[in-house]
Amino acid sequence: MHDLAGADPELRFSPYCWRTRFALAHKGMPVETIPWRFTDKPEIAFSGQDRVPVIKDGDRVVSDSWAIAEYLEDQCPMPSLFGGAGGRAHARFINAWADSVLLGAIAPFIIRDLFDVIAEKDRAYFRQSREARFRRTLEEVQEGREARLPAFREILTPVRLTLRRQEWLGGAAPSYADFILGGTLMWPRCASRFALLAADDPVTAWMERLLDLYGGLGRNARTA
Ligand SMILES: N[C@@H](CCC(=O)N[C@@H](CS)C(=O)NCC(=O)O)C(=O)O
Repeated sequence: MHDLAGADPELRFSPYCWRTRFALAHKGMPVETIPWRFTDKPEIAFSGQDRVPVIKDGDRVVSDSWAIAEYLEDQCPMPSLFGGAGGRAHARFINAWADSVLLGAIAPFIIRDLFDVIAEKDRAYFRQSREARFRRTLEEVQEGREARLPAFREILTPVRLTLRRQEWLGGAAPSYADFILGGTLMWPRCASRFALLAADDPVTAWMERLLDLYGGLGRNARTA
């Protein structure tokens, strides 16, 4: 699996790659990860696109974290990531929510911190492409983040309400929905020291449980 890495090759912070790492661990599938940098596009050209995660399983190549989750589930149905067709359909909604709402809400809190941890060779590309997207400098985007925290935390209200009734988004056991949210939250956890979640937030308690799964896969991950 090609996995986004920082200047430190052990620092893995991609919200999409983490979804795949948790999914593979859930399936009990061993994986060799290859550190990849934003400007290493030629190294994944074999996948026909330019983003990670990309997995190679024998001679099968799959890119896109959602497509990889479906591939893993179809190849190896148990233990299940989705818990059936209904669970797969609902997880698709969580994936769309994480990509369209959550990632965009987190980015302004950590975008300048990301610049500090990425490989030197990626910095010009990262600054230019992200500043074009935000139409502001990385510094301007991240500025004043403490004041923006309450509004950010509101976004997670549906998660809190759900966790009042069940231990995991998947119900009694974690499912791919948990890995989508948890993978997304590994992004700020690994790339930044800024605490997005309050210590007494039920989402923090849920994340702590997730970090301990699979021998502490998330807990033991390198952080900035
Ligand atoms: N929809 C894709 C998105 C993958 C993606 O955007 N990956 C980022 C790393 S977090 C990437 O490769 N970015 C390359 C770039 O920005 O040039 C997925 O779910 O895997």
